[in-house]
Amino acid sequence: MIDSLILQQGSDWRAQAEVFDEIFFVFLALGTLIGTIVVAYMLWNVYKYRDDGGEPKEDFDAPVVGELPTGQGGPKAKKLFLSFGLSAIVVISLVVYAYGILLYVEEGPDAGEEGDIEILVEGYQFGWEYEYPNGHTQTEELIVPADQRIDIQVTSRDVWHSFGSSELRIKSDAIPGETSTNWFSVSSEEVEAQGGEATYTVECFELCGQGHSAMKGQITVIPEDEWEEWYAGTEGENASRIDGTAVGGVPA
Ligand SMILES: [Cu+2]
Repeated sequence: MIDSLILQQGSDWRAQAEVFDEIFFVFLALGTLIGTIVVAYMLWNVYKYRDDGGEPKEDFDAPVVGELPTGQGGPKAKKLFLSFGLSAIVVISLVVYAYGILLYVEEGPDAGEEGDIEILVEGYQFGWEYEYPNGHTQTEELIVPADQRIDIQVTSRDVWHSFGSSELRIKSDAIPGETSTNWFSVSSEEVEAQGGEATYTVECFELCGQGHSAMKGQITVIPEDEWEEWYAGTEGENASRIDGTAVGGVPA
């Protein structure tokens, strides 16, 4: 696939947030450009063909309602084909581009040798519970390492919820008896930029009852070595980090 070649050069993964921001920018820029051209051309024609009170020229070929202006290969037909052709090129390019890039979002980057980390996310009225591969469970705060592909399997134990983080641009339905999958990845550069610990707010995006608006959580991303140390300590159901402090200020 073209998109995977472009997007996965080296080990530089692109976060979903980056991909969606790019799509947004491309569509906004193209929309603004084409919108400006179309409106300007329309205004110019409004001015050019305004009713100045004079008689129309003899060769004036007035358009007929319900008939395509064929013009027998004349200027009108050329304009028609040009505008159809250009529109088709723009629309088809956008479809191919957006579809390719969304395939990447769907499949996610290659987790490589280290593999990915699978987290089970279960929504309930009103909160989130996370289960790690070693069986350790935690509520409210999900602690994951940087530079790793994190796979989430989202479900619910009662009513419909939706697990998401606006900053990470991820959102997955949490439906009882069903599992939706998603992934995210935060680079160590980002974690460093946020002072050694990157935090992202988690919210419920499906109106699920009285406590819906308070159904918040947090994703905390810490450096890999730090995380491994913390994770090793969770074997005995110890949710706090090795140094005894809770991560991100949320009680463990
Ligand atoms: Cu909810």
